[in-house]
Amino acid sequence: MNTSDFKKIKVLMLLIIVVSACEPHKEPQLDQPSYSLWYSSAAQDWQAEALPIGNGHIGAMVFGGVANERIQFTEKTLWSGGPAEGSEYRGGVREGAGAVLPKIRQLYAEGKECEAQQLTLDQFTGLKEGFGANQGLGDILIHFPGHDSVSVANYRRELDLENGIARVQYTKDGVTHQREYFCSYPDKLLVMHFSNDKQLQFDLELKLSTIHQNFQIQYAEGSIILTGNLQDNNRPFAAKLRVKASQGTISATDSSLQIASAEDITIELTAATDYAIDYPEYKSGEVPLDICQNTLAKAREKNFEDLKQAHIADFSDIMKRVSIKLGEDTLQQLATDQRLAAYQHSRNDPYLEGLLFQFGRYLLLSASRENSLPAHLQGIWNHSLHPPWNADYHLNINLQMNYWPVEVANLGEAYMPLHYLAESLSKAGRETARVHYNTKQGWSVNWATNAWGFTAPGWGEWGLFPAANAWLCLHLYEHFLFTGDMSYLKKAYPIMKGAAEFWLQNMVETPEGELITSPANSPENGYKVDDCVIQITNGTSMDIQLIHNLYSNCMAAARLLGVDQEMIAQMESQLKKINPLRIGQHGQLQEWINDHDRPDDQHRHVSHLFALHPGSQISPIYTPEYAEAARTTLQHRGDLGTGWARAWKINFWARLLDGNHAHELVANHLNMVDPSQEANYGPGGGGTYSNLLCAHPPFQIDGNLGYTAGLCEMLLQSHLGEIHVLPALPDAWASGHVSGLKARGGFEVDIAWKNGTLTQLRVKSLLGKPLKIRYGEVLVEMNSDQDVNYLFDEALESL
Ligand code: FUC
Repeated sequence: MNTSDFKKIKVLMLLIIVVSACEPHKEPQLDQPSYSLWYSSAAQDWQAEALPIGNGHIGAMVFGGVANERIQFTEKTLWSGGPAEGSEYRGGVREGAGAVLPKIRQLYAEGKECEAQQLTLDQFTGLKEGFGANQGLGDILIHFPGHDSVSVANYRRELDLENGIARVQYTKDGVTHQREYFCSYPDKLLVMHFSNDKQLQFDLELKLSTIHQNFQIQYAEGSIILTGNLQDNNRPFAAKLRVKASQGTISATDSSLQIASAEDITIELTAATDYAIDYPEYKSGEVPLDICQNTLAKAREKNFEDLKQAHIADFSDIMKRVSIKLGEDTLQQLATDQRLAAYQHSRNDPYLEGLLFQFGRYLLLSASRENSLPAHLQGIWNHSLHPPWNADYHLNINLQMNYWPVEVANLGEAYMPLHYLAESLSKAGRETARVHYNTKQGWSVNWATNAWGFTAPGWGEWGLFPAANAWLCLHLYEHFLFTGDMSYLKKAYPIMKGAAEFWLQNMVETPEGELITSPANSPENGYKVDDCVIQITNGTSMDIQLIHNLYSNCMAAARLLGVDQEMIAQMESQLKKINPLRIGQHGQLQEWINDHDRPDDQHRHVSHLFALHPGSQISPIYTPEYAEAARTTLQHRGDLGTGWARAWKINFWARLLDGNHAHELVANHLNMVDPSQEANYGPGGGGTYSNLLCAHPPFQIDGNLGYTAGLCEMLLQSHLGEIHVLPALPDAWASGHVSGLKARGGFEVDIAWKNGTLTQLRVKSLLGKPLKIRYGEVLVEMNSDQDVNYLFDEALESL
């Protein structure tokens, strides 16, 4: 750079200072890209092409066929298994398991791991019977006579993420036909609307079908009622569909509704079960068809526009809180599937990367709302009686990953279902604590759970993971950290306390005086000793890290609430005897208490890096030695994996403050996966389908939500008591902005950057807490006032 360049920069800086001095607090207007997925043909494949809509209760997949439309739908609480007449189901607990626990622990203490593992598998694991599965419900099948894909032009199928509306549009003989689909949370309805721009009258035929065996479908004028019972537990379900047609006539046959000569048609569907998250019966006592009738009665007087406006007001208000722009949209002409195909070569399309970010927010908001179960392995979408992994709640990464973005991506309305699940598990899990662990206080849950309070260890090598209680509790405390809501903390604390009580009585002391867990599994990995593959062992780093996290949060919560002095002292004293972080012979972070790690191990779980993310014990700034060991571990594990594993690695690299490496994982996450790919646990399989759902493969939603969380971690971190701005900005996102992200302590943050450098930061203080901000080498600390916006420049100087 020559002297005249320097002068130019100085003059420019002066100008900027003058401008900002003249117009203090004036924020530049940032454009807010709107994000949609779009396609030029109808979907054929459910998991890889259909477009998901949902309201936390009902989930549907829109195919968009021209002549024959299919809307597959389900209701989230439809679950087989669980307590039922004649069933022995007791949440998986195995009577007598507690009697072998001392022997198992003894064998591990003697180093007889293979024998101990066998005994655990034979006599300690839980019982599979009654675990059940989340269930799909049925299909709405619509036939449009005279319409077929050959005679129509300008076909477009799209999903508008901001408004939560799927659309199909095409022209036929100069008339533009439009269909809109959404699931309304305010009205609890799946709503469909069919119209055209010339008010041309049209006909359609409508049928309902179900994948269940015990059912009745009644077609009446203007409505269809589906009622039935699940085969194995006899639990009732119902769905009711209502048609509102302007002009036209509606008639019913035994197997369909015929709508003739209508100008526009609205179809509303609702569905219900008698489920309640209420241990031990999990029953609301309500009749599902009554629930459906009431829901429809409330919306009787509303027309399509009323329903649509209420839905948009609810959905887009939440979606619009966060806006993101990671670069220019230079490929607008490409449909989403073509764009993803193009990405396979470029590995750089900031718009597509931002689209996938907002899609993750869209999916969580559609899958998780008040008064229902949390988002499961497929969110809320399911078309099967036997979905992969039961579409259940795996607790050794998957459910937690689903909720990683909930606070930071400003989706508070999606959180409570996770709390209710944890609360019900804290009751059900007392049985597992008592029967398997001989523990009178506290609760435990293991690798996976269902809608029916399954808390026992699972039935395989991977099934034992009692520290899942601690991992769930992290989310409860995080909700408090983000919101500062003391009344919520009061509700959450008994659940956290119960988990801590369990561990206070279940740590085992080694001859060296260290407290470890026994038996234990580092999700779902193992090592070989002689000819024996050991997966169930003792002393896994992840367990200890989780317990460290649980105790720390529980102590903080108890202090804030001014309760449980004695228990705080017990936790404090146990914390002195645990060792969550060990560096092994290869310079890696150790996965187990003994140094079994192999540099060529590319296992998808990287559980022992919990302390880096989502935990906060390891950081390049405060514990560089451990951060270096974590980096070595990640290098060993490689940059591939299943869908969710790739997503987790974005978060890890972001926490290591390595934006370019995190972006490598962003690109690997966008690996386009063919729908025909079989289930794959290996490193090569994971990625994204053309409808942008995450491919484990098969479809599993955790990767979508972990991806969104990962992008947040690249742009903003707040887990170390400071707001770290642009901690891992990759070169690929040279200029851009993000607004509306949340930070712990009660802050809302907008960040704009240019040529890789912060240009403006706005922090809104929601609670009036002290504020600490880091950008690069600069750290500022100040007090803040509630509801005040603070503006900073690139040097973190106040504007
Ligand atoms: C865990 C993972 C698998 C899969 C399953 C649902 O067991 O190890 O990869 O995601 O959950």
